[in-house]
Formats: sequence, structure tokens, C-alpha cells
Amino acid sequence: MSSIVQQYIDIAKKRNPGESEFHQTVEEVLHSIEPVLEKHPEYIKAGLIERLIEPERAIIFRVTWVDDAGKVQVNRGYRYQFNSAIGPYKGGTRFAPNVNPSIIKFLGFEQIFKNALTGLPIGGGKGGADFDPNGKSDGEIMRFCQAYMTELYRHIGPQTDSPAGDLGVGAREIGYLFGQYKRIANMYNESVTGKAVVYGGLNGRTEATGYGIVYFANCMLEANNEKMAGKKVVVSGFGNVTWGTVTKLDELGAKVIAFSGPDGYILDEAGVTGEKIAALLELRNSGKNICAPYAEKYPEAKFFAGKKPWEVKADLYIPCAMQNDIHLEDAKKIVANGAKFLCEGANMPCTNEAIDYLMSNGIIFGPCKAANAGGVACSCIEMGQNAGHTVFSLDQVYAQLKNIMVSIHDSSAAAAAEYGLGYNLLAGANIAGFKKIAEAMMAQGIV
Ligand code: 2IT
Repeated sequence: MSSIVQQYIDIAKKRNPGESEFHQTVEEVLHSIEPVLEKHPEYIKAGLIERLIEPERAIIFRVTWVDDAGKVQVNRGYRYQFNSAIGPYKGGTRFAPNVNPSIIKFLGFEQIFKNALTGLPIGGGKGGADFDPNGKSDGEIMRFCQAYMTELYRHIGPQTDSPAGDLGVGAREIGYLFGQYKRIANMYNESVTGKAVVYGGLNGRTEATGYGIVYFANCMLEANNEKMAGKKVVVSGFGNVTWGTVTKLDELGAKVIAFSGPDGYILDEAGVTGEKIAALLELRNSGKNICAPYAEKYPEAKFFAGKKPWEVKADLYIPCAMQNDIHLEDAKKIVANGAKFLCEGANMPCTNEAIDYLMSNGIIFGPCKAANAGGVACSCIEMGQNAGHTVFSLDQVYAQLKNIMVSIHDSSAAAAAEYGLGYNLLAGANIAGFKKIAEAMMAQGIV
């Protein structure tokens, strides 16, 4: 372990005690960029890494609302405005009971590099609240979103920060957040993205993350002389990202044979295809568990209650659920299954130990900050659409998304090759993202 980066990892750990998810992403990124730091001592002199690992601004606020029973509820809201070297802060909003500074900081830190990789002018930020949308009525969701935005609106804006969705924040929540923003800011603009198409949202934004992941995975396969058609794929989760991923995989002729929900996983050797994808979307929108009802509807499918899908043999794995879904023991199963590819869909679905094991055992690995950047890229295109008072067609968006994903893959591969690391997309994505941020920070002086 190099002393150059270890000192910064130690600073991050000391300054952010107990924040294991944040430590995890800092370690991953800093280890990758070590060769760049060796080549650029001026970055060290300029305190670039100390500045990079410290958010520019953190907003933590009380969110007070009244539930359907008339009881006053208090949650904690967050917005970490991490880095604005290349553009206004941009990143999602997560509503989940486990949201805390460590989770939002890991997401915000990842977002800096992800957004840089898109080639678009967006800085990194992330927000959320320890609010559990499950089991809440529509009225409660609306009142919570309004209370959250009543504080947040003063910290965001088209040239400042533009939140979007993440886990627990979908089209409905974005509608309520934007509605409240517009009401109190008296501005109709791109301060919130992920809006429905009828009121300024981008055609194709909903499926952009999942489609982008598959375009990226396709590049990984092609770079290794393989084709997507006919590949057996295992995914996890069945939220928005998984839905887009499965839909595009099906279109390209790959066969999704397993997916998971909070209740376990489904093995469907016949393939999760066509009408079954639509049925899954309906199940998901019902807010209930998805696996058990799927197995009831399609008797050829097998339901493994309380288990993870990584034991299923496949060619390609795409974890789309959430962070730290694949631990070392899961990585061992994936390697033992004879898989060749793993492409991260969710943010940080693999632990660092799992990534090390996968990569040192010959698995070709696609890192999330590169593979899932299609979502935020399309959010930035939505910002441009709103700022230009125009509408982009679905074809325009898909074409741009595909170009962006190919270019992220190619620039990540090229950055790794430049540093003599071979086809290492993990290091390459971190290096390519970092180089851009570092250059911008150096140009802007000590701020
Ligand atoms: O993790 C992510 O990139 C997102 N949740 C999307 C962020 C955005 O601003 O669209």
C-alpha cells in the first residue's frame, strides 16, 4: 500500500469516524488514482486530495410533517454538495430508513467521478432523508416531499445544484418535490430532474440508467470478442434500474434467468422476457414483494426464499439492487460458477474485497460509476432541454445516451492503458474521472 494515498485514507477515516461506506469508496478511488498522483506531484502540493475528500458544503436539516393519524413526524434531511469543479452539483435523492451521512457521502463522492465521466458539465452532489416511503399513503408522501423541499429549495437552483431521484424517490416523489420548489421559488426551471415528460421531463430518462448499463456491458463484451445475444444473465433487485436493464437485455437477445427482491430470488430458466417484464413492473408498482407472486403466476419459475441470486450459474452478473450486495463469499460463488463478466448496476454493489477477488480471478469487471452514468447523463440532458425551452425526441436521447456510454467505456479503457494497467475498467474509470476534476481544480486555484 502506497504511503501517498494512505495518508489521505487515514485523514478520511479520522475526520469521518464510523462512516464505513464513505471510507470504502474513498479507498477504492484513491488506490486507483495513485499512479496519477505519482506523475503529478503538483496535485499533492496543491492539497488536491484533502480538498477532494471534503464536501464543499453539507446541509443537514429537520423535516417536520404530519402523518395521516395527525401525529407529528420528524425526519432528517441531507444534501451534500461535494464538488463543483466542473459544473453545478448534480445527483440523486435517496429516501430510505438507513440513510445517514456515510451513505449520502459515499453516493456524493462517487457522483463526482461519475458525472465527470459523462463528459457533461456537472459537479457531484447527493441528498436524501431517513424517511421510509414503504407503507406511507400518497398524502403522507406528498406532505413529506413538500416539507423536505421547503428547506432544500434555498440551497438548489439551475446554476447551483439540481437534485433528481434515487432509491425511494421515483416519478411521484419528483413531481411533489418539483411542485413545491416551483410554488415557493416561483421559478419553472431545471432545479429538479427526473420530471414526467408532460411537465419538462426528458423522453427516455426513466429507462436511461438501465439502458446505459446494458450499452456499457455490451462494450465490455465486444472488447473481449463476445456478443450479448444468447448470454445468460443474473440481475438483482427489481427497481427502476433493474427494469431498464432487463428490458434492454431482452431486446438484445440476452436471457435474464434470475432476479431478486427483498423476499429472495427467482430462477426462471425460460427467461424473464416480454410480457413477464411488464408483469414484474406491475408487481413492483403494487409496493408488495415481487418474487413469491411471480412464482405463483409463472409455475416454471422457482422461488428461493431469503436467498441471493449469486449462486445461479450465468455468463454475466449485473447487481442492480443497492450497495454492498456482493460480499467476498458471493464473489467466490460467481467465480466458481465460471462467469466471465460482472457489470455493476447499482451504486457500489460490491465490497472492495469482492472486487479484488473477482478481478484477480479473471472476471471482467464494469465499475458502477462508469456503467450507471447514463441516468445522470440524461438528467443533464434534461437540464439542457429545460434551459433551452425545448423538447428532445426519444430517438435523440437514445442516440446521445448510447454515444455517451460508448465514450465512457472507451475513455476508461484508454486511461487504464495509458497507465499500463491493461483492460482494467475500475482503475480506468477512476483515473479518467479524476484527471478531469483535478485539471479543473488546479485551474481554479486554492478554493
Ligand atoms: O446515482 C445516480 O447517478 C442517480 N441517482 C441519478 C442522479 C441524477 O441526477 O440523475
